[in-house]
Amino acid sequence: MTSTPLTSRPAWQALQNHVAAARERHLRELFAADPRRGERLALDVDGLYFDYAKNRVTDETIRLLVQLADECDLRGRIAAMFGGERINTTENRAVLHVVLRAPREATILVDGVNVVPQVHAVLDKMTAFAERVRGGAWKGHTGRAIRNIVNIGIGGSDLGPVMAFEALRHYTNRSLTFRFVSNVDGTDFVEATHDLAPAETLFIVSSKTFTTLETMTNAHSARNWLLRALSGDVKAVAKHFVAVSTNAAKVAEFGIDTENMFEFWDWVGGRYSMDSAIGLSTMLAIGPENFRELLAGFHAMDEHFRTAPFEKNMPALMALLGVWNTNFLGAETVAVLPYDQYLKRFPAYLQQLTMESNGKRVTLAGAEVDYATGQIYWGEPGTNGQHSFYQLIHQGTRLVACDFIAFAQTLNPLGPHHDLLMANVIAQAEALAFGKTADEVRAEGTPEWLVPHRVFPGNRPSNTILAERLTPSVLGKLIALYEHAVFAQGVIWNIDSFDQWGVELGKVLAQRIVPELTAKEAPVLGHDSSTNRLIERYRAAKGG
Ligand code: G6Q
Repeated sequence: MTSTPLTSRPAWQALQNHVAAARERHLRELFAADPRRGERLALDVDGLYFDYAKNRVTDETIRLLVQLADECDLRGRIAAMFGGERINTTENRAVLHVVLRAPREATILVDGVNVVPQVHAVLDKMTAFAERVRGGAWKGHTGRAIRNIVNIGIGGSDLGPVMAFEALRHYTNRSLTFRFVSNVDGTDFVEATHDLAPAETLFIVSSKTFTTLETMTNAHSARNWLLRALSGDVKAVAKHFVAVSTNAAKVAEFGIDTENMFEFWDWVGGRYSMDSAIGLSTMLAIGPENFRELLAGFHAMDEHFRTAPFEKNMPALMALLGVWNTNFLGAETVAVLPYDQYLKRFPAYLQQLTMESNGKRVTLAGAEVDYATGQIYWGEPGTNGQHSFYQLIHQGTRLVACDFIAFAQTLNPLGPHHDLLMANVIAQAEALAFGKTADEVRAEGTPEWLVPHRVFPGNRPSNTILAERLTPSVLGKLIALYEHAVFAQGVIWNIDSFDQWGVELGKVLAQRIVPELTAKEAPVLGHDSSTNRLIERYRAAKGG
């Protein structure tokens, strides 16, 4: 595949010429020059409001960024994704998470087969199962109803379910207890289950491959934990374990009845799978109807992304602003700052979605890139972050782009809390953009020696995403917004956003080291001197 290198594209070069002037202009000037900027540089998609006016862009910047998207054939790449082409070239796979939320009557072909009916068959099976568990009809081995649900999975089979459970906790069935076990550190399993009654506990083993070390280790520990309590009767496994996987053979080998397996497909990437059967825990928690509302939200954003012109396309614009901030203004990180306690795991979820997707250093054709890719995503809910790391964002030497996320209506009205929360998110974006000049600081009577310490340079870019209320549908739109922004950035950077070869090496090396830690006799070690010493020290200190 030959294509013009990104940095040789006319729009890229024009942006490079354009950035010098842009660097000189402060957001204060941009707002002063255009009193309607805040109204103009904003979009509303189905109630999700995206204010990007506090980015260091002019109309010309946006025009050039859109031109860049056109030159990189973003339109064609979107069509290729939605059309089921194998755009994940290094794994030779289609990338079709959009099918997971397509309406029943849609047609989307993979290798000539319409896959929408398969998706809806699994959704129907999940619905029937969720209704039985939620209604108490599904009984455990001793005849007691299920009261506890433990999802065992890691990475894409964990972060989405955990995030969605927390985000939609308001809508959950409070008579069920949900836990999530991911880490191979036994503490995770032990703490998640220590207060649960095995006879009332259902495990969902969520693993696309059903071979992942952490998940299978936890699943076996769960099996032992259950059987120890239920007098070792292996028939109990069928009542207390279900699986979400693409690998029926491995599921059966574990002892789970494949009748109780919920399927998904290799065209769903792990980090794009929370709305597949991997979302079974989510459906059990919020109920099938809310789950379908979540899917409808995803779908609304999918359709917007697929059809809207780029200058009015929320995921495309978000992606292009990210490219501008990273490649032209030098912002290496994005702080995701949800002003909603329910979204406390959203930054962790986005870390995987964004960094596992776009943390790549070679192009689709395998050539090393000569530009930055993959922004670093991190964050915490506001207002908590304000009392910790915001200092660096306001007054440090680095440029940090921020995504503020807020909701006009709280799900938990409590006196003055929500107005205070909202005042803070609006104020933070304002403070970051406009700052406070030395003259303003002096005018407050600040002694001269203290003035530099109290100056806020401002000119810090941010997006603000505002929705009326955190509903399942709004969450779906929000996640799809980031999913598509990640893809659009990957298209600009000409990388494969859907593989993850970078997680392989550590896994392989760990497998090699396991026997060196467990062998009775001291093994002959052939690593470097640091690794050898760490292994020896561990063996000497581990006891038992
Ligand atoms: C996600 C990654 C990765 C994956 C986990 C779990 O895109 O591929 O995070 O989800 O390694 O894999 P399994 O679901 O196969 O256990």
